[in-house]
Amino acid sequence: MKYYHTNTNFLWGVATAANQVEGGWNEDGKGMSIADCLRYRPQIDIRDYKSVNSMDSEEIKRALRDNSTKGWAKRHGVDFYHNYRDDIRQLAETGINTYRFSIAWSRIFPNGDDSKPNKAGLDYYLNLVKELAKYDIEPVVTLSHYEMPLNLVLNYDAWYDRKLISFFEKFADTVIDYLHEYVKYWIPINEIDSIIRHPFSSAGLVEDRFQNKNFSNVIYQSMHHQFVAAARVVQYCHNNYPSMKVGCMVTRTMVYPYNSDPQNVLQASKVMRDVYAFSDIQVRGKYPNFLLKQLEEKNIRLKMESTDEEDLKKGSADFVAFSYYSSVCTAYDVTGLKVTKANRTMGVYNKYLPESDWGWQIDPIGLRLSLIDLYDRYQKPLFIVENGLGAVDELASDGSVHDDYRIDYLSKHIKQMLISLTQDGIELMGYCIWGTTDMISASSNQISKRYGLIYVDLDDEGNGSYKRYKKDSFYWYKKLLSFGSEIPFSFFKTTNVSVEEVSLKIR
Ligand code: BGP
Repeated sequence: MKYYHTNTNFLWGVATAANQVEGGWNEDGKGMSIADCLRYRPQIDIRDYKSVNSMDSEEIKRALRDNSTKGWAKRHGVDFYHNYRDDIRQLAETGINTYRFSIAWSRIFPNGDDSKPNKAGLDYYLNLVKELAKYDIEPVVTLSHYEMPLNLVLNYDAWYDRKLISFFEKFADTVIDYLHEYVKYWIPINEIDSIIRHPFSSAGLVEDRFQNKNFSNVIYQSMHHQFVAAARVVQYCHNNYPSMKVGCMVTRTMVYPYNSDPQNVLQASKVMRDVYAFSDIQVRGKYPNFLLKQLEEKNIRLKMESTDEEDLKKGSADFVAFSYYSSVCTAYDVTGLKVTKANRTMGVYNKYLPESDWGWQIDPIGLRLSLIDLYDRYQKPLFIVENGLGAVDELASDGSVHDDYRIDYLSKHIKQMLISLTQDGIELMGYCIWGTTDMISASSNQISKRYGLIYVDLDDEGNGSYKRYKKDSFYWYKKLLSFGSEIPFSFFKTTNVSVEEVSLKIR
């Protein structure tokens, strides 16, 4: 019998984000966050990711006027805030040894500029990590995952304001001190590269609040502030808790040239470099020349303080974490080419690959290529902190959910990861499935785009019992983890139904 092998301390887990699961949006002293201003807008075509992610002051006023949760999916989430003990108990049954979650900044500093932290918020997360410790589950904590106190948008210029660096530092240091006995792994900012694609959820930037400024300049200046803030978190951990490990986190969408036309190969290299710049800065501790050249060409001058370069250098990340869901193609000239969606980005359709219910192209080998690329580029430990399939699931009358397509997706990606571990000489800390229970989608604010191993009885209008039901993928993952660090090849042989056979089920 042949086996794949992992290290015995390999981290197998699941991942979530506070704004997508917690709910309890205004409980126990929590302030309003930018995520509480996001709602599912069925009239907007979910393929048009720019419109889906657009935000303006009118929409924020609307959110401020409405104190209910109806339609504001991230205000109720899947009520993890009240169900966390039971959800963790269930998830622990799979045999996971790690759990990635994020901290709601506005639960700790309701306005972001508060002098004192909200103790109830700190205690909630302390209880959460104590609960994980009961099952020997290692927490991986993200400090900023697509939310921040709304007050920092309304009364400051969000991340465009340099004050955000010290507000974020205070938030981060407070949480790190409070949870240091239980948390070793930290990620300051989720998918830090996404500020370019969706500046509101990543940095609280609303274009119509910067009327007399070049918004591209606003975005890049905010990006710089996030880099400095993240680098200071790395230093804080290294200086105060030397055993802690702090990672950078980027969105990894594999981008291939549409064909072997050198123009298209060059285009693909350019697109990949644009994302690499974000991990280059956080791993190598300085801006790559190609980005500085681009900023020059765009006539964007970043305001930097004398200590910034030193901070970036000293703030080099210990590991490179990334999310991986799909891949796209790109071409020098896309006229007449079929476009496709990916994780909050667009690309050219790849005829060799199937696509998910939401049009994301499914490419397990792209995960292996990502591991090779990132390890060759940085020689730092890698961590797959998100991988999963957003799909329409059906709850059967007996309470079962037959999500073979998700098992097939996970099986094929995990197999490529294990092959890479075996053959490509990479260092890999762990793998987290995106989705514990189902949760509210980051991009479309829908629950019906389900990722979880556990189904939650809730619809896109917020109706439902919130009852949890284990899916077939829950038992599949449990079986996989039961093998420990020696996983038989045969386990990946077949699943009942492949993703290719799944027909499009959304509207
Ligand atoms: C990643 C985000 C997650 C998550 C995931 C799936 O980019 O870090 O927060 O939501 O994408 O995307 P979605 O929820 O939009 O389907």
